[in-house]
Amino acid sequence: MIVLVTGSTSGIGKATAEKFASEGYDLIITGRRVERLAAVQHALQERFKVKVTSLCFDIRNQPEVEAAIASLGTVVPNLLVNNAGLAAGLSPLQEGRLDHWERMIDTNLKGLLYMTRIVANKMIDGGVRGHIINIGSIAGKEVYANGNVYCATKHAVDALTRGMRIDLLPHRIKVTSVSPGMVETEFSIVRFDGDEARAKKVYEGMQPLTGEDIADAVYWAASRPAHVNISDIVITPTDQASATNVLRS
Ligand code: NDP
Ligand code: 8X3
Repeated sequence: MIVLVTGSTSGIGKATAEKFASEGYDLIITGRRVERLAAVQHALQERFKVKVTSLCFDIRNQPEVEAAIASLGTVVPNLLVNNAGLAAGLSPLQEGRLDHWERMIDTNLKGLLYMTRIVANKMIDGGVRGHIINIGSIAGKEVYANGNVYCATKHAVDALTRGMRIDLLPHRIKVTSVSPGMVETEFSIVRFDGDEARAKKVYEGMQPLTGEDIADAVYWAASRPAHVNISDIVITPTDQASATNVLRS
């Protein structure tokens, strides 16, 4: 069994790669930060004695996606975890930055589509009854103030998950989404363009989820019997009841 996790250089993707490696799966890990990718690859191989292939590319760049997956040759992933993604900015729509919008749409939406198309075709051509797990968000279920474009991309991931499940049915490829609430990763640092103090405040006085919590859910969904498909898992911290209802001490 081979698991391909996009965005495995930090946060949820890194924890997911670790979880599957700890269960003995071979991995294909991806990201843009080449040194981080090499460090994750080395650590997983040393610790868990599994085979780890790393592919360094920008998921927004379709020719790069194609070349990276072509480099796998006849290797077909059994599971694709579409995790790479980000939020950029938190502003009213009328004040939104175009470069933030482009980054979110190109990564969360177009990047996920590029990956899914090429890997799904590999599964189909290889006769693999595969599984695709999309990392959505509570922002794909609700809309909150200033979340506009990020929420739109995650609502699109929600719609695509449901569409993929229908289109891939004839090939018996399972499709699942895991939709987290607040998880403390590099997510908020990226959202606020590197402002670590502002990022820290997001989780002040409450206990957020960890990447490992989400990795557990991904692993659980992936390890159900062949005849069981998990459609969607929404997972929040106990301190969070909705996108905007958060209990802080
Ligand atoms: P991190 O910032 O910690 O990780 C994001 C990962 O995505 C990194 O490995 C990064 O790798 C990769 N990535 C980002 N842009 C690109 C790109 N253009 N090409 C290739 N890889 C890219 O955040 P999280 O782990 O929190 O985020 C993972 C997913 O979880 C995202 O889809 C996010 O929307 C979702 N999510 C996060 C929540 C949270 O509260 N943290 C809640 C709900 C959903 P690199 O920079 O090396 O390219
Ligand atoms: C990340 C969770 O609430 O910041 O998708 O949108 S939230």
